[in-house]
Amino acid sequence: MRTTQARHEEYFSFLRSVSLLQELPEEKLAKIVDCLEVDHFDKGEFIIREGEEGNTFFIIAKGEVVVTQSTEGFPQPQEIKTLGVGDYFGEKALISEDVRSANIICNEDDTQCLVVDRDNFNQMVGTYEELQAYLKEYVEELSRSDERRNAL
Ligand code: WNU
Repeated sequence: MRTTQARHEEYFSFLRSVSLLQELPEEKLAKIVDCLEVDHFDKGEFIIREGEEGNTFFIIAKGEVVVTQSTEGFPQPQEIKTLGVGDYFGEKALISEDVRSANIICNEDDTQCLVVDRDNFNQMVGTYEELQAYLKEYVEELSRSDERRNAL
């Protein structure tokens, strides 16, 4: 059986490899690991639905997801990009205090996401100005690309 300690070390070193979190102090990263939940998804499952309320941030630990969005002039949500291991999503609803702005659909069986709730996300980001500034800018850039794409 895998011990709690081993699990902790595994996620700690994985999170250290996520570029967004590279600069976080050790104790902060350790705290995030303590508060993590791991969610499993199969291909075709919606992890996030456009328009719904959301209170969670996700980091992909295994597998792949597709990002789609409702777009003017198209009957179906359009595919924007795919994300893989080490990529993250769901920050926009938390930062902009808005509903989910795109669909995140699992693209591979047994995809695993590390899930951070709003409180822990705020603790992680809020006390770290550079991270906050970086994400804020990124989220504004996402809004601009949504407009260019004529997202609904
Ligand atoms: C995009 N437009 C919008 C992605 C992930 C992380 C970063 C891009 Cl820092 P949410 C839906 C999520 C949203 C984003 C993600 O989808 N997303 C996008 C776009 O062009 N959302 N509106 N590209 S992947 C991605 C940058 O995380 O957060 O909570 O839920 O609105």
